[in-house]
Amino acid sequence: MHKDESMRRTVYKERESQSRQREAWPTLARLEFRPKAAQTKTCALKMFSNKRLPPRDIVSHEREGLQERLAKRCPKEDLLLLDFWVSPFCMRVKIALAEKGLNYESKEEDLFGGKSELLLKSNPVYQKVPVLLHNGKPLNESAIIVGYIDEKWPSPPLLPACAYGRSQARFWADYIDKKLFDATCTVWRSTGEAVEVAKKDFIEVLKVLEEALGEKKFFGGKTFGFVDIVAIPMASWFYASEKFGNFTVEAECPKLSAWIKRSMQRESVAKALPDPEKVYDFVVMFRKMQGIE
Ligand code: GS8
Repeated sequence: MHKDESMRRTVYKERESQSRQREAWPTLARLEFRPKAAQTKTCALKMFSNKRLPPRDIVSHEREGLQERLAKRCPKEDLLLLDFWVSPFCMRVKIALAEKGLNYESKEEDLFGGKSELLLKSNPVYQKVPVLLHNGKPLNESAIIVGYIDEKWPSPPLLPACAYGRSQARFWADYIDKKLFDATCTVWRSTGEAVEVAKKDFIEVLKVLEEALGEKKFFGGKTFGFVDIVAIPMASWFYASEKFGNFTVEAECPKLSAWIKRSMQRESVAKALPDPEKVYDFVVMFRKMQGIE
């Protein structure tokens, strides 16, 4: 079996058995869930899932050794995000990092005034944000970064455990990348009769997504995951499109709208997404810059 697949299954198995373990070995459970950096927690989960847990007395006896080993396995991660507050692509990375409980530093780029040397050096091909520097190594392209975060810190998992499920998630992420942001921006970028056409196209894209969501709570099922992270940042731009297009997403796609509200209740999302009014102000300013009347 592929190593990543085996790791994912291990994490899933571990989650299922956590409550049983808690009852059996309360000391261990406290250790496992103590408020520490998430990467340490992940390592703890991995370690415990590899073998049967030792009896309680042995664990308390070895506790110091265990913590030292965890510290060695999980050196402090250095995470720096080259960011731009209104970019839905940067929001994806922020949500994924928050979902994993990872601390990071963020450096706001001046995309209009002049990009930093670090950005140009870290993303020489596209010269775009987001860039995530992990221990100095640059990662580019938001969906790829989210996938990397999920592989590197597997708990809680964002992508499904099975290969087919992962391929489906990537299909929808790809659809969102190709269609959604462009469709929403075309509404506020358009003028005159073109607005109606843009609005119709945007609503069509939304309806395809609504169909994919179906009756599920989140795109992956019961838990918030990869596709939700890829899609939800775009919602912070919907208000601007609604204002310029004179319609509401809620009236057109009520189920998708309910998913937006549900996702917004997550702390990771609420903290990463800017106020839609501010995005609207940004759009107004951007339209002026582009000479759109
Ligand atoms: C898109 C990043 C992007 O467009 C991803 O990371 O998923 N496919 C990429 N970034 C924009 C800001 S948000 O619109 C950007 O950095 N633009 C600067 C530029 O184009 O020079």
